[in-house]
Amino acid sequence: MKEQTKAIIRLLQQRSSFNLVSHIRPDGDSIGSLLGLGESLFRAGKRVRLFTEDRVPRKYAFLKGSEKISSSAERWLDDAVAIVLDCTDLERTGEFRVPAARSRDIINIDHHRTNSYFGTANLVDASAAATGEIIFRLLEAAALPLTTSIAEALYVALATDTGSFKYENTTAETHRTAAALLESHRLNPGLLSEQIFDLRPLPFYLLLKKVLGTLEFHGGKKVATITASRDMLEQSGALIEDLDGMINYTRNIEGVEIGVMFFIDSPTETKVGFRSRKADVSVLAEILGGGGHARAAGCRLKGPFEQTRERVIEEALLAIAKLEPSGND
Ligand SMILES: [Mn+2]
Repeated sequence: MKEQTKAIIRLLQQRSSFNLVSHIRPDGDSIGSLLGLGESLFRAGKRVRLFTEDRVPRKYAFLKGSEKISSSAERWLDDAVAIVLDCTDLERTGEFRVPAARSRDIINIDHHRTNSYFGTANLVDASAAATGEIIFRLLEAAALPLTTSIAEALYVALATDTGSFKYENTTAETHRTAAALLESHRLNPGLLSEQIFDLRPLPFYLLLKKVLGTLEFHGGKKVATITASRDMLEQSGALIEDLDGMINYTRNIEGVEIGVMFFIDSPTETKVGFRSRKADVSVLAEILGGGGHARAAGCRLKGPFEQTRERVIEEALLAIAKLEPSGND
């Protein structure tokens, strides 16, 4: 076992109170990791508080203890160890960067390649498909409790960060971890998948209908765009979290190379998401002042929407032109 892991296990065993925090706009991995590690420490007799700046998305509300996740920094425990989950840097925690940075001990558990090792103890493994996968191994190594609800939370972390075990980050180890979790408490993967991937409230579908109604193609159907707005959310009764993943419809169209989703946040600001098949959209996003991964990136642009739209489509077409310098496939 690595020295850093041993040091973290010692902290978990010796200290009595912990503030666990994950990133803004929490996803399944952040919620599952918070709940999994949080309940395990609680069962081991520790004082534990769980935090994220934004509310828990509805689809994860069924997980036991999700109502205990707070966005109020007033609940932060003094003299506790801070455990930061699924964050490349402290900025990702939003307002919690302030109390977290003040903590004497900061445990950083993450799986992003770009992690800045901001902790006083760091457990970063870029080969792990999810932070939940690292936590499962940590619980085993530290002989910490694994109940049914902990196993469910960690399974959800794994299933969501791998897009239901479909993305490139899925490894044999991911499947072994999933199998160990399923076996530990006879979890029902069908029911869990239905909750996190399939069942959606009606407003989600009303919103989807509106957003897909804006589908457009450019550059010989190599670029597909969809557009959402605050008005559409309001008209359909949907929440901003209902937009998560909607961009994938663009990339999943046969022949489309770059998928773009616009979210008109205000008359003067638009959020832009990119997905791609071959193109490195992190470069495209960087040109526009944003960033991200090669196949999933984004940026935020000021100015009227029409202007933003034209600029983004122009840059996306240039990125495609660069992919095909010789005109051959
Ligand atoms: Mn993650």
